[in-house]
Amino acid sequence: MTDESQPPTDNKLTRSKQRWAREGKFLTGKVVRPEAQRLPPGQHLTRDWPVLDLGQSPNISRERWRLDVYGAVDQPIFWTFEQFLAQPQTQFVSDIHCVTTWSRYDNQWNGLATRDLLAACRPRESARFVVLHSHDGYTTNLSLEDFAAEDALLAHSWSGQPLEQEHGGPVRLVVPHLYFWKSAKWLQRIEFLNQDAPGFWEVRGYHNRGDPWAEQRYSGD
Ligand SMILES: Nc1nc2c(c(=O)[nH]1)N[C@H]1C(S)=C(S)[C@@H](COP(=O)(O)O)O[C@H]1N2
Ligand SMILES: [Mo]
Repeated sequence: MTDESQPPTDNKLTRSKQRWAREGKFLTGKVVRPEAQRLPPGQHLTRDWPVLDLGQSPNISRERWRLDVYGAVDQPIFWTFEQFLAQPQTQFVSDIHCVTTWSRYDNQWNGLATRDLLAACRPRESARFVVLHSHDGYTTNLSLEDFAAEDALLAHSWSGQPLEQEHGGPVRLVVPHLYFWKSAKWLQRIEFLNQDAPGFWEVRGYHNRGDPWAEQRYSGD
């Protein structure tokens, strides 16, 4: 006789489901919001994808690209693109909200979830902020919580294709719940800090956090 009071914990389906839970399978990365509230205040929808940056558009091949993760972390990282690709891969679909008032729905991204990056570099207890440094000299700052958002990732692909240079390839950050200036293109270095360090636009009048739902566009807002 089998003991029917014990749930089956060692059958194949249970083991698969446990593995899926560990791997986050079926996570879409989509924040559920009623359709009527999907567009943040003051935004309009666009179907194309505008290019916005400082005008440098650095040309970094995947072969030359490196990712340097340093500062208040227990495990500094220096990855080639190949090593970066060997990390857990995630696919998220999310909306873009640019401070210049355009929004673009349903962007499909592939890459490394920031949560998996955090698991690899292990920020110290003291770490509170993250600064992204890009190949065009651009910087932007985030709190560790915003960086760790469940739908944030270091993206190498968009719509199933390698991220184009003009949109920040080989690798850009994507933080869907904040205005798009926080999503650094041509990512080069990720620095963990105990204190905040406002980035390029943040010292030029943009809001330090940039929540589109609260219309945190400029620092006086
Ligand atoms: N490295 C870098 N990242 C950047 C910028 C930049 O000038 N340099 N501009 C930011 C701004 S203001 C916006 S709106 C988005 C634009 O991204 P896109 O050109 O892919 O639309 O990138 C953000 N990330
Ligand atoms: Mo922007």
